Amino acid sequence: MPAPRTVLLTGAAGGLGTLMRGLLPAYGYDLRLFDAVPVEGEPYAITADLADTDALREAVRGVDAVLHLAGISLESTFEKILNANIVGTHNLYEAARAEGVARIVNASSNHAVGRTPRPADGEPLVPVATPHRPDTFYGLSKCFGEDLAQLYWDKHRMQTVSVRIGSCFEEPTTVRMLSLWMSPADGARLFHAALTAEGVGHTVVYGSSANTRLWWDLSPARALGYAPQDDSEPFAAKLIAEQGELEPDNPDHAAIGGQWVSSPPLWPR
Ligand code: NAI
Ligand code: 15L
Repeated sequence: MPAPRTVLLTGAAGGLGTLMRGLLPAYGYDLRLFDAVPVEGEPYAITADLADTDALREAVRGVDAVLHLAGISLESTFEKILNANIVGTHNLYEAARAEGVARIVNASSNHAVGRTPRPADGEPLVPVATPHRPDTFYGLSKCFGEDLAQLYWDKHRMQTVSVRIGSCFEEPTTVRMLSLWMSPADGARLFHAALTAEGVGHTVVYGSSANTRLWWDLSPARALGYAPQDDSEPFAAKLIAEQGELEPDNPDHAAIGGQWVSSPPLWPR
């Protein structure tokens, strides 16, 4: 497909949205911003909820692609997750289909496969084809998003790259994150690759930097043209000194989702 220029960024006021607002324009994108809350310093951003189907139709009209980050990003009640992440993502796909948008890059999460055991030293990396094993209602909603994307490719020929993001923050803050961390700069590299690669149909990739302690297979992301430049290892010594190594017998250390398996952080609203 021709390189997209105008991209709707949903979730533009959030943590990742704010990082991408800073980084993606350098790749030549003209970002249209959308969030349920106002985007600071951006008077032209669209302030609307994913429940507002009219606002979504207008928001996607004329864009080349969507980078869909909006939604509840932690665990919550099933009802709240249902409305924001499941119904909301369906509303976005319907609006994009009706307006002929060719591609969506969809923020999935490691928590779609959060109950998958993390590989021990020397064991094979977790492939993208591993079965869904959500650790939360939140992770379940990300499984739905991936399946929705597959349906819209099979039925409507709308392309999606679903990125199972690890932990995209300025720095890793836990020992677990040493394996899952995606630097913001690598995040922008991966989203750019996902927006521009040819022939993606519906492709699922893991989203992280090229971490020394990687748990999962980055080759599907690399096949899109993603060339990660960062590695969490420079943060390892300090985090391990503070928190200790991950222990094989600790259930909170045993799976990709880490502590989310037993006590996920809760959405504040
Ligand atoms: P965040 O919570 O900081 O931002 C989410 C944004 O979505 C917020 O600005 C919020 O106002 C907006 N939003 C929530 N519900 C909405 C609705 N119904 N309608 C319109 N806007 C709504 O989350 P963050 O960290 O920026 O994550 C962005 C996306 O990436 C989320 O979908 C999250 O699940 C996913 N993700 C993020 C990871 C990370 O490391 N930051 C890891 C894995 C997935
Ligand atoms: C996610 O899916 C969350 O949205 C993000 O806030 C992080 O907690 C991340 O996973 C993680 O697992 O570290």
